[in-house]
This record gives sequence, C-alpha cells and structure tokens, in this order.
Amino acid sequence: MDTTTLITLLKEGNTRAAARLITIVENNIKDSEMIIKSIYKDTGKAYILGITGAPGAGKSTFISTLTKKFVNQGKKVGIICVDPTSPLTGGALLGDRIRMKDNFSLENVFIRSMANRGQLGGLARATEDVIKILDVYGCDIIIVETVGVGQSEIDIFRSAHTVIVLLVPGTGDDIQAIKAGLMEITDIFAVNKMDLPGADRKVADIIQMLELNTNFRYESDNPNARNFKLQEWVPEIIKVNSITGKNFVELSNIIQKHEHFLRKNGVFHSYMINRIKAETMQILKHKIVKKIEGLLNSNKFIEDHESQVLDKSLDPYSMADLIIKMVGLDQKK
Ligand SMILES: Nc1nc2c(ncn2[C@@H]2O[C@H](COP(=O)(O)OP(=O)(O)OP(=O)(O)O)[C@@H](O)[C@H]2O)c(=O)[nH]1
Ligand SMILES: [Mg+2]
Repeated sequence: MDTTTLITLLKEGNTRAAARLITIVENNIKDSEMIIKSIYKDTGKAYILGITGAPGAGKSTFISTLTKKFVNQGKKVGIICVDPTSPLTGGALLGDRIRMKDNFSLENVFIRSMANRGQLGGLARATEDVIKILDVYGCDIIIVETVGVGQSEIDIFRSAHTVIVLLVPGTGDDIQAIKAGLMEITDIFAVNKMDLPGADRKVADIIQMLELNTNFRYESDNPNARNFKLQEWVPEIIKVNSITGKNFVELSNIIQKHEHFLRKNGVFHSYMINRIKAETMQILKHKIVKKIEGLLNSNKFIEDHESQVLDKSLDPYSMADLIIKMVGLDQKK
C-alpha cells in the first residue's frame, strides 16, 4: 500500500495504517517529511501528557490506571513508551506492553514502544512525528512515557502539554536525579506508592526542592524553559497509589486544571509557537549538518584543499568558514 493511501486511511482512524506510518517515520526521514507535511493541518487535537520517573517508580502501573480512567470517559488513548537508554525495543518495554494490553479493551488504546535505534534526526524528532500520527489517528490523549530521569526527557517532552514526574517514598535519590531542565518543565509531581512509608516526607522534600530553585525556575534564560510558564503555574504535588487507583480522581482534576491554565490567556498560542520553533530548529540542525557532512566528506573538497591541509595553511576554523561560504550561510540578507 502506498503512503498516500495509508495517510487517507489514517485520517479515517485506521489502526493498521497508523502502525505502518509510525514504522515509516521511525526509519526514514525522507518519507516522514512527506507524511508530516500532508497531515500537519489535522494535528493539534490531542492532549499530550509526558510521564517520567526512575526505573521501577511505577510508571507503567500509573499509566495503566490513568488510561483506564480516560477510556472509561470514552476517550481514545495513545501511549508511546520511549526508551532513550536502549538501542533496541527491549524486553522490559515489550513486557510492559503486553502487561498493559492485558488491562484494556484494546479498541481505544494504541500502544507503541520506541527505542534509540539511531533514528535519523534523533529519537525526539521521531517521537514528535509519532505523536502527530496518533493525533491524526484520533487519539484524544497521547501519553509519552520515558524511562529514567534525565536530559533526554526534556527533548522528548517538548510537545507535552502536561509533564508529570513520578517519585516514590524512600531515599531522595530520585529527587537528586532530577536535572534542572526537567524540573523547570514539570507541572505535576506524583508521589507514587503512597501506601509505603515515607510518602509525606517525600512531599516535604519536593516542596523544599522547589523552594530552593525558585529563582532559577522563574528567571531562567535556559533555552529549554517553556517561557510561557511564568509564575502562574506552581507545580502541584499529589500522592497516589497506582495499584488501587487511590487519588486518581484528584490527579485527573489537577491535569484538567493545568489544561485550563494553558488554554486561558492565549497560553496555547505561545505554546504552539514555541513548539514549532523548537521542532524547526531540530530539523534545521539535521538538514544543515547533513549537507555540511556531505561537502566535507566529498572527494572533491578534500582534493581541492589537500595541499593547504598538508602545508598547514588551512586551519580548522578557516576550513569551517570555507564550508559556511560554500553552503551560502555567510550571506547576510
Ligand atoms: N506498593 C505499591 N507498589 C506499586 C505501586 N505502583 C506500582 N507498584 C509496583 O512497583 C513495581 C514497578 O512498577 P512498574 O509499573 O513496572 O514500574 P515502571 O516505572 O514502569 O518500571 P520500569 O518500566 O522498569 O522503569 C511493580 O511491582 C508494581 O506493582 C503503588 O502505588 N504501590
Ligand atoms: Mg515500565
């Protein structure tokens, strides 16, 4: 089946077409380009949740419970499990997938695992494209789960409307592991496993961490910060039990409250602008680097400059300037 037919089917909500198109955008940036260009107008309907937490924090259990709630409300849910640490779609994620699938009537849930297989343009780029496909497929909610608490989430969560970080009672290791950039984009801290001792202590630790970082949070010039999030949204903290579902009604209310916060005062607009800027930058980096690599590695370029390289009249800075000229990036408008 050709890509155009797949896209038509996708727009009708065809599950197999969604799965096929996802495989294409994961593997081939040329086709992704064509696919995204032809579906972009239909994107923007889904609400995107980013969820992260240390291994074993209970992300999969949490997402299962949350997804059941959404499905019961008649919503169609897409779940993307992203593992930046793994070069393969590993056993653990696959296990998750099966475990999660057991929990639902599958009709309204679409689950996909993605690992770092050296996708052209990176895993974050591929995730953005998969989100768009699931959006057009008709998912009302798209949940992006990533393993670990670190830098990679910040890229992967670029398009998330609401970011939830899962922590658990016990040592403060999980708090220590939260990188500054991630903290800035976290909207909700959920202390999972509230049935275990130390949940209140963990809440107190989170509050302390947030207080310590007020300055940087509100005055940051960190390019990763989503600058529409001015002082208005103070991250919410909630204790939950993902096995019993305790406090999930409250959790859903907080998510809804955050959505309302984003929608009022045109915050959604600045969100869209920031998102397209970040995505464009990512694509530009990829395209420009590819072009430059092509030039630098071409036999012609090396032949033309070999003697200058050998007699050291061409240093790396001058060589870079040469390339910039060759691709026309030095021209001022
Ligand atoms: N007591 C208790 N256990 C929980 C709770 N939520 C999850 N668990 C348990 O914690 C363990 C890990 O849960 P998962 O949902 O697999 O955690 P995960 O974060 O997805 O783990 P990885 O995918 O390995 O990173 C499982 O044994 C769950 O049953 C909870 O609220 N309370
Ligand atoms: Mg898991």
